[in-house]
Amino acid sequence: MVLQVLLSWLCSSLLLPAVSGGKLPEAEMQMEVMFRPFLCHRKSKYGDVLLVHHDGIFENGTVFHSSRNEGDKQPVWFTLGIREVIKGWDKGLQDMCAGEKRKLVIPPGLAYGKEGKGKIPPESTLTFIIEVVEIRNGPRSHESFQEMDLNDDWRLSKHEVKIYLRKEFERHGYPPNDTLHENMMEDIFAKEDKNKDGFISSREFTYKHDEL
Ligand SMILES: [Ca+2]
Ligand SMILES: [Ca+2]
Repeated sequence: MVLQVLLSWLCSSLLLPAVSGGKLPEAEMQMEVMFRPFLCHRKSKYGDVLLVHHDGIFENGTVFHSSRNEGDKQPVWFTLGIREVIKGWDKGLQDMCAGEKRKLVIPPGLAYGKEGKGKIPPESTLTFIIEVVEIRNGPRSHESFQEMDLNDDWRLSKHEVKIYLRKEFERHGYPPNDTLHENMMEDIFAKEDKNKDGFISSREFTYKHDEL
């Protein structure tokens, strides 16, 4: 998890073009709540990291993907609202509780568009059954920022970022590695400190949710 979060932070700008489909007029997506747990401590929002199981189904009823039955059969993590996944997911998986299950019927304009992708043919309307297993604060969430901003001055110093990296490594059972943390921190500042003032402001830190 920690590496995935850190990688998605470091590589967030690289992930963006991966799922952009062709331009089509945006048909409406259908969303149905199939199950919602009685207890709901928090609801998913943009910037959260979600762990989900999902089945993908073509219009003719053929299942083209099932996370429970394929590969390592594990649910997958992704960050909501940053186009890491198709638009239909970003739009349709907000305000979900852990344990909630939804059915999304997603038109091609919010999925893989005119071109399709891999085994998804062009112009496909896709149905997904998606169950949220877990919701965590994303690396770009307001909560993460506050956690990292130790002196509450609304900006992250290099020192604060390094302390955060070390804590995250320790929390997930990796040995701290000062050289690695130093390099990661320099990478992060090179990309994120847009105005090069030596601090990452909250504005520089949080995701920009364009087009959503
Ligand atoms: Ca600070
Ligand atoms: Ca800055």
